[in-house]
Amino acid sequence: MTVDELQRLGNDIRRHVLRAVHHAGAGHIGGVFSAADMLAALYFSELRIDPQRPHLESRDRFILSKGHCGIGLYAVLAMRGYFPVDELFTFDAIDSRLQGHPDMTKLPGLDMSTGSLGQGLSPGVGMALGARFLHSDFQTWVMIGDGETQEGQIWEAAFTAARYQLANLTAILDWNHLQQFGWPTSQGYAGVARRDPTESPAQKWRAFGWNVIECDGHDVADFRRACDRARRTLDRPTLILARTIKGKGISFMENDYTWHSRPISDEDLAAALGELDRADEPQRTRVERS
Ligand SMILES: Cc1ncc(C[n+]2csc(CCOP(=O)(O)OP(=O)(O)O)c2C)c(N)n1
Repeated sequence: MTVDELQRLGNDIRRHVLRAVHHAGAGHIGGVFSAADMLAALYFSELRIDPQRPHLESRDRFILSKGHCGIGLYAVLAMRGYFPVDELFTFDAIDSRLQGHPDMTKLPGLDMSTGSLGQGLSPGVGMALGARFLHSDFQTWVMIGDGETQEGQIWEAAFTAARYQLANLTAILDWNHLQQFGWPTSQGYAGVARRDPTESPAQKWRAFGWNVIECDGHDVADFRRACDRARRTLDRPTLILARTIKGKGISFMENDYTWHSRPISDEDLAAALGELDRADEPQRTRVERS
């Protein structure tokens, strides 16, 4: 699959998410859109998976530790053929398999239930250790949020992974510089600034013994190179530090934490879908020509 095609799939994830959240009247958007291009690259290029055999023991494992972005994962799983795309319209409905946060007991293709932030890297450590015990070469990938790294359990898992030299474990840090809330001014309030959830993540993860690779999380080619380098690192776990933009792709959502989670009006849906179509136009033309 070409970079242009993958880039377009990232926007297809965004389209599905916009429609599903609009239909449900609730849902997370900003952090899904910062992750969308990486989710497309992972599921259509990097992960060794077979949607027909979701429980295959040798499959790569993927954990969306920032589970509030589950609708993005559902979208890419549906696009990849794990379940019908139409089911995305059941998002967040009672009895749906697509709850606000991923439930691995309900939906094929989910390797872990998540939603309580901070908890996804620990099972990733367990899976990577499991691969070692089983003499299996599957890789474990865990996506975490920068706000999420304020949780202590992340650092317990990071410490353990480095201690066991889990080179088959890769964490992807969606470094979008925003979490759920912010302060109205960049100076913060009463001396407390909360604009950026974490400072110097590269230094911190290196200090914990990880290999750190920085990349642009919206440049699929750059992200794929980072994944490749992670796979070729054989002595330590890797953190892919992906520079991203919360709300990426929609002008009025980018870098605005109020789009972390909220309903979408009919007008905003139409405007957002229009922006995505215009953004895809040059790529579509290139793909059709090639
Ligand atoms: C333990 C826990 N505390 C609080 C929340 C509520 N919550 C959901 S998303 C979020 C902010 C997450 O920020 P970040 O990790 O940066 O995610 P992103 O910006 O990528 O969406 C919070 C506080 C939660 N899900 N779990």
